[in-house]
Amino acid sequence: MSNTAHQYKLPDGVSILDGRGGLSVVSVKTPWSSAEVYLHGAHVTHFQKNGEPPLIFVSQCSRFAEGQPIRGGVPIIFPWFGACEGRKGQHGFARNADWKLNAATKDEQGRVKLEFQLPDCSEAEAFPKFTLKFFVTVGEILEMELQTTNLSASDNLEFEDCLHTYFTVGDIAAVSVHGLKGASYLDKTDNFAKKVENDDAIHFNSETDRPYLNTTATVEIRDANLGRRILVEKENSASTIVWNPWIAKAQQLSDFGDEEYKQMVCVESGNVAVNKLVLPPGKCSSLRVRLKSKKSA
Ligand code: TA6
Repeated sequence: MSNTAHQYKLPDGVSILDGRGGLSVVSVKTPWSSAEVYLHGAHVTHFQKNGEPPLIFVSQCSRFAEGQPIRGGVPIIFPWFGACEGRKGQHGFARNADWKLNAATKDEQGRVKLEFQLPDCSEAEAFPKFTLKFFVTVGEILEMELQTTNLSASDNLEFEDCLHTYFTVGDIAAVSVHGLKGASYLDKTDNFAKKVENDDAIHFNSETDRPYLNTTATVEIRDANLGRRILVEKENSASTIVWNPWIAKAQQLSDFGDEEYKQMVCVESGNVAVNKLVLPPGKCSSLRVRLKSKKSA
């Protein structure tokens, strides 16, 4: 048992276990669902409603190691999305850090709320002083909140943030994504060309990598194969990124199975590119995402 287990008073249904790669994982059981969050990256790797297939996808080939991002789940992307001029690594440093569990509580309905915090780290020294907290509420739905506070007395904190959620689907060929009609996006498979979504539904038949900008809409993932619809609701998020690596990119990713592109789709909620945030001194900003699923009629 990892030593973290002895640091917290945990409510019934919550335990801290040695997970994959020996990394500590918070395991949660509620009357409606189960979930898992690794302290590494405060990374949600599992959410499943009783009687339904898992909602969250994690690659069978994922690494679970210090300094390596977990492939799948809900990577916390902060303080930059994608590549960043003069900065090392893609998608910031929060997902590779070992977060602290500040608290685990249960409300009167039986929902479990976990609070994680990013400890001070060397990579953060290049930014004005900030705190980054991540709240996960497990119940009939999965609620996540990424809370950034600018502790500087004088400097704005400029950052991008994103909850980069990987969803389990039965067969990507039978999946459609709805809610983005009319939104402009950057087509990363076409040299970041700026385009507008003209269709009611996005279907997948090749690599798809699209940050949709200036959109606060709820997105619905319709999975005909699993017979379910997933709602991705969000607050304080102006960007939605839709990604499926498809065949060639899947083969290039060493921590992703060649055929796994068929069983996942990313619908990511955040503030990226022109939607990046500028947080004044002393202010706080929270990105919230709620994931709901229901059987298709
Ligand atoms: O959100 C889509 C994306 O930016 C893709 O371009 C792809 O790189 C994906 O993120 C995964 O990034 P990662 O660094 O986790 O391999």
